[in-house]
Formats: sequence, structure tokens, C-alpha cells
Amino acid sequence: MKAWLLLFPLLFLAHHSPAAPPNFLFIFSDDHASHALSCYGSKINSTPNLDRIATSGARFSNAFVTNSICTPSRATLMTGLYSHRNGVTVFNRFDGSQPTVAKYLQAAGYYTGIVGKWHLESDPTGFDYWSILPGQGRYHNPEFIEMGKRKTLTGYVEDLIADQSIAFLENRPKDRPFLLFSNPKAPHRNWEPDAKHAHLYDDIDIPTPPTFNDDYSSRSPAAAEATMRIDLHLNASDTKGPPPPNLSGAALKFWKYQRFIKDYLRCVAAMDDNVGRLLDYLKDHDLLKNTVIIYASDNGFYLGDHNWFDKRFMYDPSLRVPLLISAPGISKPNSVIPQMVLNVDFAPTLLDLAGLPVPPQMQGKSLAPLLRGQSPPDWRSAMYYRYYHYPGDHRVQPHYGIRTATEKLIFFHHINAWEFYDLTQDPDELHNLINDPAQATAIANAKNRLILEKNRVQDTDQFAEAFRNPPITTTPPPEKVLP
Ligand SMILES: [Ca+2]
Repeated sequence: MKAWLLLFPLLFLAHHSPAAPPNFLFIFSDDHASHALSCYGSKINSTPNLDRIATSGARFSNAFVTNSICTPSRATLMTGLYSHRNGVTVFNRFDGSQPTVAKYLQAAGYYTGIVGKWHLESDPTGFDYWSILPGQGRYHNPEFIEMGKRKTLTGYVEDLIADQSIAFLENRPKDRPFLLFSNPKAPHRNWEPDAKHAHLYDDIDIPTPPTFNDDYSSRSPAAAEATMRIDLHLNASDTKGPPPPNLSGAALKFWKYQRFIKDYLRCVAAMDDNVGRLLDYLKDHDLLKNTVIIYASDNGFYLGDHNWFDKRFMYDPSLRVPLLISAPGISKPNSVIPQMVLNVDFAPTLLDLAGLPVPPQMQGKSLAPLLRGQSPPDWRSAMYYRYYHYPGDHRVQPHYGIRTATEKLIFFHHINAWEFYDLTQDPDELHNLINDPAQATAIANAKNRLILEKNRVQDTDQFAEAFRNPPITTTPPPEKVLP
């Protein structure tokens, strides 16, 4: 056993508050964009059960991920570390010998479990019980790996994940707090609905997003290179059959969008129903009063935004994720928290809410002060992002950048191309201002800020030097740099 793990129960005793530690139900879905939840103002669907979490607790209106793709985001959830620190930058195998939030909570006495999507290739560690989908898993009659043993279950994946999650809660030792990750597969590609929702939206057209016809004209070449366009790259498997032969141009694109978005939203609806089952279980067993409920997605998603499906790019539709937290006695009902929060914050938050110390290697911050309604004056005002997977499935150029409340700077380092967006004037990120002379000072400052943030999170690989090549002539803004 690792030395840190041996020490941890002692640390727990030292820091443990008099109140009983809370249970945790963490629902971590796959590719669910925040603009497909009604509590986030969705114009295209309704999520009544997810909205229950927002109503009883807090909705974070500026939650972002540090690498918008499945496997890396899951490694970050477990470790509280950026991809370059936990070793999972693309779809590589997670080194399960690392400290994780599950191990820390398990060592402190929690009964820990994970059901559903895992997607970290190595077997889960730090869990007393696990039943995971192999890889991406299947929507219908899926196989699970339960504690190392494969089993095939009959039914729809979202129902089966909720069934096993409820069984975990039923069978848990009742004298210990629990940590349960109940991780949906939905609404990941290729968006296969269940029979119950197969005809939802049959009689209506789903509206297209405002950036549906983005032509990428002001962007770097990276956008045009990506192979994730609604009109060009949704295939017959995605649309569940070939298009009518008489369609072309805008009409064909609209047809493909309808086929994609309706199935996507049907999968969301099935997931939302099962979130309701879990919430009902907690309610019926008097567990709501001492269970922290968290809902988040591993990344956002382009729902036709910029003529895309999928994620990866640092633009807001995939950078932003839904994050709902109901923490009894801590979060305020129906509250909205505007501060910039990241997926590196999830693990520290769980440990802090459990009354445990946040281990020094973790790179995120506990969200507990924000849940209490506080506004810490030193809260982060910029975030660092980095994407690695190229050519991958969709030829999205690797890039890194920073986002503040008002600006976004992106560097596609393989092709030495920059983009800069003024989010106050251009929230849809349609006008790349990198060559606008009026923005020269703002861009130079943003480049300096990018260096600071890159160093702050200790991302110091070979591309750091490539990045330093552009001349930087202005004084960096005042910034506290961590050692
Ligand atoms: Ca995902």
C-alpha cells in the first residue's frame, strides 16, 4: 500500500468535521451539452429530472473542461489533474496506481462504486464495486464488466445503469457513507434511442442553432480541416439510413441535422428519466438530506453549432459543460454560480465536502465556498485548455489556449495559427480578430497570460518553446504565479 494511502485515514480523523460525512451520488454523462438542458435555457428539449437537481441546489453557469474529450476528462475527474499531469492526453490507458478521489474516499471509510461508462481502459481502482461498460459500450443489450467478469444484460443501457446503481445503493453497508459514480452512456454517438422515446419529436422540426451556417471564413485552417460537419460527415449509421434521394444542399443538411439532433435528444430524455429514478430512490429512502448530488458531462458538444457535431475544439459549445450540485445544508436552492469552474475542481470538491484535506498535487480548487454563496476574491479569472488528439477521429488540430470571462485565445501549434475572440461582442465566436490591428494590445496581453497559465499548471513540454516564438512586447498583467 502506498504511503499516502496509509496516512490518509489519520488525516481524515484530524480534519473530519463533527457532522457525519455526506454521501455522494455523482452522475457523469457523456457528450451532454449544457444547451440541451432546460435548466440551462435549452431551446430544443426539456430535462425535468436534471432540473430537479438545479432546483434543489446550484447550477454553475460557467463550468468548463480542460480537454474536451471523453477519456482525458474522466482521468481528470478521478485525479484532479490536467491531462499532461495524469498521463491521459488522448485515449491512452489510465495508470490506476495513481491517487484518485475514489481511493482517498475509500481510505477514509467510504463505500465506493462505479456503474456505467468508465472508458479509462485499465480496471477501476479505489472502488469496492464496479460494473462498467467495456470501451464505449452498446446502447442495446450491452455487455458490462462487473468486478472483472463480463456479463451481457438485456435491455437499454440507461435503464441498466440505473438498475445497477440502485442495486449498489440497496446492497451497500448502511453504516458507512457511500460514493457512487453512476455514469450514463448517453448521449454519445451513435445516438440510439430506446423504444419509449423513439418517436419523441416525430411531428416537429428542431430549430437549428444560430451558427448552423458558419463558413469558417475568419478562422485558422483548423476549422475547415475538421471532419465533423453536419452536412458532410454524418454518415448513414448516424442518420439511421440514407437520405431521401431528392434532397441536396441546405435541405439535405437540414434533414441530416434533424436525424442527428432528434436521436441525440431522445437519448438525453432516456437518461433524464433514469436520473429521476435515482433521485426518487434517494427521496424514498430518506437519503436526500445527507447526499451530495452532482451532475456533469465529460465534455460539451456541438449540436449543429458551427455546422458540427462532436466536441474537441476550444469553442464554447464543447468547452462548456453542465454542472449541477445539490449539497444539503451547503448549497442554496435554485442558485446560479457564475464563477469560472473546471473539471479539475471536481475531485477537490468531493474531498473537501467530505471533510478531508485536498491533496497538494491536485490542481483544482474546492467548489465548497462557491456552493456556500461566497465570492472568494482570488478565484480564477482565466482557464488553460489543451487538446491533443490528432488526427484522431475528426482531424481536429491540436491546440491550447486560455479563456477569460471576456476573451479567448487559441493557438493551433502544429500549424502555427492563432485565433482571438472578444466574447463580449461576439459570444458565438464567429469573428476571429487575430489580425485586427485594434486588438494588438489585447492579443499581446492574452499571449502573456497564456504563458502564465501554461506555466501555472506546469505544462512545459516541447510546444512551450514553439509558443514562445511569437514576439511578446507588452508587460504581463499582474498575476500571482504558483511555484
Ligand atoms: Ca464524451
